[in-house]
Amino acid sequence: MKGEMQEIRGVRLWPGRLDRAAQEALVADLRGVAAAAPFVQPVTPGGRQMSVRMTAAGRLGWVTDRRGYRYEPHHPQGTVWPPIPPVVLALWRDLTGLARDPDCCLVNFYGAGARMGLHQDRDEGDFSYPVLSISLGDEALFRIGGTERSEATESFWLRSGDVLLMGGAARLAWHGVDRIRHGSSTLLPQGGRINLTCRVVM
Ligand SMILES: O=C(O)CCC(=O)C(=O)O
Ligand SMILES: [Mn+2]
Repeated sequence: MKGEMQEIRGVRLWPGRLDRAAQEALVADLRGVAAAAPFVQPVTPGGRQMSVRMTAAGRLGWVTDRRGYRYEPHHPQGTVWPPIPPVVLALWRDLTGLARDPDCCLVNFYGAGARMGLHQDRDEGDFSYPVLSISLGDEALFRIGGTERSEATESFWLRSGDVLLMGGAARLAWHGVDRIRHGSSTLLPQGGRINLTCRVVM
C-alpha cells in the first residue's frame, strides 16, 4: 500500500511507491536486462562468494572479484551493460530532482538465504549524489546505522514497491540486508527479491 514519505535515520522511504502493475512492468524490463547481462554470483576481493547475484544496467556496472570492488563499462562476459529502464530513470528524476542521471543501476537478486552484510556505498566519485533503491518481490529486513561503523543500527522491513533514498548525511550510512522472507511476495513466480540501486559514479 502506498504510504506517506517517511524519514528514518536521514534516509527517505516511500512505502509502496510502485503499485503492482508498475512492479510487474519493471520486472519485465529487468528480464530484458538479465537477458543481455546475465546475473553473476560475485566474489569479494577476499575470495568469498556473495550470496546475492548481481547484474547492472547503465554506462557502468559495479563488479567485484579478486581484483577488487569497482565500476566497469563491461559485463564480465565482455559486453556493454544494457540501458537503465526508462521507468527507473523517471523515478530517479522525480524523487531526486536532479538533472544528472545515474551512471549505474545495480541489480541485486536475493534468493532464499541471501543477505548483504553491513557496508557503506563508497566506490562512487561524488557522495553529494544520493543512491536511490527500489525493492521488488520478497520482503527484506534492512539495517541502517550511522556514518561510523560503531554507531547503533536499527532495522525495518522493505516491501515490494518501496523506494528508499540515501542522500545527504545518510549517503554514507552503514547499511545491509539481514535476511529476506522467502516467498512473502507473489511478484516473482519462484520467490526471491530484486533490489535496484541507482548511482552517479562520475
Ligand atoms: O538490497 C538492498 O536493499 C540494499 C543493496 C545495497 O545496499 C547495495 O547494493 O549496495
Ligand atoms: Mn549498499
